[in-house]
Amino acid sequence: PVEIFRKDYEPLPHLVEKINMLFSIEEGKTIVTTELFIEPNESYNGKSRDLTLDGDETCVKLLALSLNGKDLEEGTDYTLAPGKLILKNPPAGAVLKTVVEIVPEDNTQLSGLYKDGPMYCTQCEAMGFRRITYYPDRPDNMAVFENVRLEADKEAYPVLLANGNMIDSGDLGDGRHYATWTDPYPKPSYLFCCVVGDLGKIHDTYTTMSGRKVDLQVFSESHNVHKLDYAMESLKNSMKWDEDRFGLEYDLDLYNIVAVDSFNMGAMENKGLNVFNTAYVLADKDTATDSDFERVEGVIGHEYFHNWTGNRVTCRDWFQLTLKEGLTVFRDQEFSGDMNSKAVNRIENVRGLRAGQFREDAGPMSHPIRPDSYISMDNFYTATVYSKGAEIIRMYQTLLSVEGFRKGMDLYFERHDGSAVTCDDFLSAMSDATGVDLSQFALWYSTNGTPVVTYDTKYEDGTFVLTLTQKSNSDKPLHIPISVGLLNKETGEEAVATKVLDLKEMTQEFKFEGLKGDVVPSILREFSAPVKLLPASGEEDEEALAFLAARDTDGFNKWEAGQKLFTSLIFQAKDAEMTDKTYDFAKEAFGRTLTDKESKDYSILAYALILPSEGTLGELVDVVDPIAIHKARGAVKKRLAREFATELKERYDELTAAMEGSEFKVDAESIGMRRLRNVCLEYLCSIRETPEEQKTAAELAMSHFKKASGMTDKVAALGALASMDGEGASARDEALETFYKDADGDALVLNKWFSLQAMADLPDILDRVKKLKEHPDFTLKNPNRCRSLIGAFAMNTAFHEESGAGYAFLREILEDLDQLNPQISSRMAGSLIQWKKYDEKRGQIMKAELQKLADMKPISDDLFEIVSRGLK
Ligand code: DPP
Ligand code: ZN
Repeated sequence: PVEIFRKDYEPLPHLVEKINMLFSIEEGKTIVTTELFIEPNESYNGKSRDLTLDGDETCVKLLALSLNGKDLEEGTDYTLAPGKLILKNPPAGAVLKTVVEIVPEDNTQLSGLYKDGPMYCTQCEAMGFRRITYYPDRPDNMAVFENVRLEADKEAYPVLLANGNMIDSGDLGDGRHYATWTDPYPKPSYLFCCVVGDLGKIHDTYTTMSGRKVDLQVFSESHNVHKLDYAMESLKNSMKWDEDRFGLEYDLDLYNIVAVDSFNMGAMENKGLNVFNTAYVLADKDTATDSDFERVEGVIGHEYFHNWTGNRVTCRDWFQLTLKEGLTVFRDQEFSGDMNSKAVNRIENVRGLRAGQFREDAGPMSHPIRPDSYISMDNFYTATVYSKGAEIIRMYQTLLSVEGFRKGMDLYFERHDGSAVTCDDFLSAMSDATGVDLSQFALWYSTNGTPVVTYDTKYEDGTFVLTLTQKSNSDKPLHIPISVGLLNKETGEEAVATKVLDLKEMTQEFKFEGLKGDVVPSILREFSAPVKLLPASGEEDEEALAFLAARDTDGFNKWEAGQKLFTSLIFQAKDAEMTDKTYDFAKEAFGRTLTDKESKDYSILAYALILPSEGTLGELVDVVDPIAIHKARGAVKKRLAREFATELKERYDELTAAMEGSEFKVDAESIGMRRLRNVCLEYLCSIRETPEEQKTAAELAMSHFKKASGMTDKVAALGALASMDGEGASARDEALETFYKDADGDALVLNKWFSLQAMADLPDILDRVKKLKEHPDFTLKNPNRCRSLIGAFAMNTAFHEESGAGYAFLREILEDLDQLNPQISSRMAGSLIQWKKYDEKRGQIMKAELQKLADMKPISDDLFEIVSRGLK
């Protein structure tokens, strides 16, 4: 395996400026013929005159090669090396013709052209195009794909799609047909796409702000066409939102989306032809949960927004990935916030960041949002590049204001439309457009790890002094925006409204004068920077937390204060016993939320009742004992459930009554009501010590299951039932069976059936998972299915069961999976590389399993990179 470094970037000596392609697809064999129009690259100033084309020879068989009509000789005119074809000194205006053979039917890596059910489709990011043909497969070669012609059997594959617009189609005789597509916008090869299949579709139109009519089509296998409406609605909303917020308009006459069952990632923003994992595009009330709906909206938006941030302006090299991903995640978060609730959205995103990115950044895969090296780029589609990247973009907006940020975006497009650029170019545009010096802010791009900010406070005679101190992996201080508001301690009124403090020194004092009395500070409002905020004393002021949990005017910090109280309580439960003082504060916050009848913000209430996740809790300690954390969290949950059993049931019944008879809707209020009711259900079902209680819990969950108005309630009920034992066991088995039958083979519903069982809290969970692995519906070949069982199990506390059997089980699976699909095997190995975070005994077993993987032959570059980083 070869490590590639960011500092070694060099422009290409020649560029392919235009390309024509012909795909002749037959069962078991596809012939790809290309013509590359090559010109010298003016910005190249190195010595080489040769042109290197990337090609994966394990996938692509070269059949013919000619230059300007003349056949080329290996050795004289070109050389072949692993992964490369080096063409000697092509003249200006050269036309290189290649003919290769590929076998999409055998492509289990799902990178390049592959077959999935009734369709052929492509996935080229990051480096899949070289598995289709020989080409300079890097983002700084932007070419016009002028003619892409697809030929296939007409009856089996009636739909022929590629990027851009269709310019010709017809019959070929012999039962075959063709279509030719053209894309006027130059693009890198990772944005190429074609789809050939037997598909159904829905159609709609959108009129852009300048009055152009765009055809919108969403395709899927015919039996899923009725689940495409929400995606279409979300697409139209995205198009409108980008016009309103950023003045960005769609640029082609056609926008196609295709849903594919087997897909490594969530979705792919190919120009004019997005390909989506079915899990992020199909949704109806009977098969998708509210969270699924939210994700569909978010991902549809995300891929659409890439048309400008990613496609029109792309990355110079893959180290710049966050240039398009961080920015586009930020854009999709803003979109979702505007479509639903900003505060709910912020809470959900920060929960995700803490459980995923903070964890990644504290382990062996820690890297800056702009990494310095990689072996396999696929391993760097990470929470850090995406979610922390989005936080960095959010900080620009916090520092520059919404208007300033917009000016920066406008200048970015003015300067760079149609080119492949770097993160530095983005920063310069932001800085030049606003006149703000961002040189210190640039450190965020090169600093890994989660910075810690500690605070100290002092109040005297109307003056409040806040001292902030930062610590990070950078020797120089980072520029960190800290949003702060002050609340009067007596009245609870806002004494100082939210203000952004520029923390630019290692330690800095901020003075607030002229106050009418002592205050409680609300720091890091809206989570204004991706840092850990801690009191300098090391001790949380629980009284202040209780105060903020009750009165903070910042929705995010109000939630955060409650979470901190719960966190203290859970750690007390883990180490010894809950203290009355902390318990009373937590109880008060819990009770107030539960009985809050004023607020219609049901989602906010629900999140305020949910305890911090085990992952988030694990991030707060140096050595993780997962079973102890699980037990402690469970103990707090049960205690609160018993304390508030009556109120929980009252609230549950009230919500049931309020929702009864009303039409099923997926709007913020309905989602919130279901969410809150399901949180009540979860607490109520946690009371199951005695056989009597087990019966009560099972009855409640079973009636919830049977009366479920849609998949959200069904999943909530089954989630509770799946962990039931004793008197609840028969209800559990009955519900699982019913759920399976009702699924009627629906792939996404079956994924839920697998994962709910894999996540259950039962003593014999590993045996159950092993049995499920042998289930006829299970396959390692479909990434969603694989994640739904194996990935879900790796999140279960039972994965960490003391004997290490869970770790060995995962390792065995990875051994098989790596032969099929390295992108997925390396992803899943992420659960083993965190061994240093665990107690000595567990850590050593995990490490030994990692070592076994490292010794495996052959091993993919993807898995090798993760495993060897893990062993370091
Ligand atoms: N670029 C895709 C995304 O939208 C992933 N390949 O995140
Ligand atoms: Zn993206």
